[in-house]
Amino acid sequence: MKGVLRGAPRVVRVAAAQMGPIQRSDDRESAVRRLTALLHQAADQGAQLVVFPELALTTFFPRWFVDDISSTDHYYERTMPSPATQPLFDAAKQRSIGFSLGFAELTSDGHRFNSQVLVERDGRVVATYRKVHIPGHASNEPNRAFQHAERYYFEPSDEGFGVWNAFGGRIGMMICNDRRWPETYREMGLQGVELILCGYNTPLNYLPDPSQDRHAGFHNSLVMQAGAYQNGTFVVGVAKGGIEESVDSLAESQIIAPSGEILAKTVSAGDEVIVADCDLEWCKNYQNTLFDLDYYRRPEVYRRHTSQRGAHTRADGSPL
Ligand code: CDV
Repeated sequence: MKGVLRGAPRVVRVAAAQMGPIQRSDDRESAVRRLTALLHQAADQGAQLVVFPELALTTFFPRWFVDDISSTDHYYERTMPSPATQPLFDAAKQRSIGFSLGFAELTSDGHRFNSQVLVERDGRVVATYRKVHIPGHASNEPNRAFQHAERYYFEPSDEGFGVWNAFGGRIGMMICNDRRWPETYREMGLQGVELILCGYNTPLNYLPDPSQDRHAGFHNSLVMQAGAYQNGTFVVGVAKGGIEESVDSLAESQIIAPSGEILAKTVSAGDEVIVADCDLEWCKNYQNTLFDLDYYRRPEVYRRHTSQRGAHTRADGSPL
């Protein structure tokens, strides 16, 4: 085991910029104005990086099903920055603050992804992450109170989970449902991630099993705190919360330390900025001790992780 071996502090002041709802009638320009106001609040508090939610430019359109998907093209960005988001990029560069931003991406060859861009303090695009775990359903389910047709509107990315050198550390990204899967964090943990950025839209009514509704906040913290601790990384989870087109969504944006502790958490379900000083050297306390992956992991006995998708049992129900 390596041991703690902390170097000089590498503090990144990180802001989580939660958004309240974006209604269907709200145009992109008004969303960008709100994002820019949040960015200035974060910069005023000395943040070097501000994290925005998933699909932060429009209402959460997968809650409606349409037969002709091309009639929803206006919800997608064809470039990033796009003309409507350029003012946000300009403000960020002028204030020397980086950001991550969730958006719907329509590629020039017709692919649709749920994406998140990471931008450095000098305005340079570091990376674009495309959501891997796509929840919900792919066809119309008219008996639902509202749809969650993400599997119709977005294809799952095969690019996996990257980790990039930026902000003086190792930065990873994930989007909403990705945060519930331990594989997400471990894929980044195996690349030495130190700070994971995640936007989310989580309806408070989980229609396939309403017994889970009262646990929405607990499950949100549970998975991100566990993922942070088990990989010795900071995790920033940022909501678009509140009541959007009659659907109430979880807020509870939070910044989590490698210890699994919550350093800052929002108190409202509206537009709100929280900040925390994240010393990336703290990751070493976990990555070089209990979770020294190279020293303690046993990949040779984990082969089902990549060779098998669902749970397999014998006909009598006993494990294989
Ligand atoms: N946008 C999401 O990915 N939402 C899912 C909901 C459908 C459960 C989530 O995991 O929060």
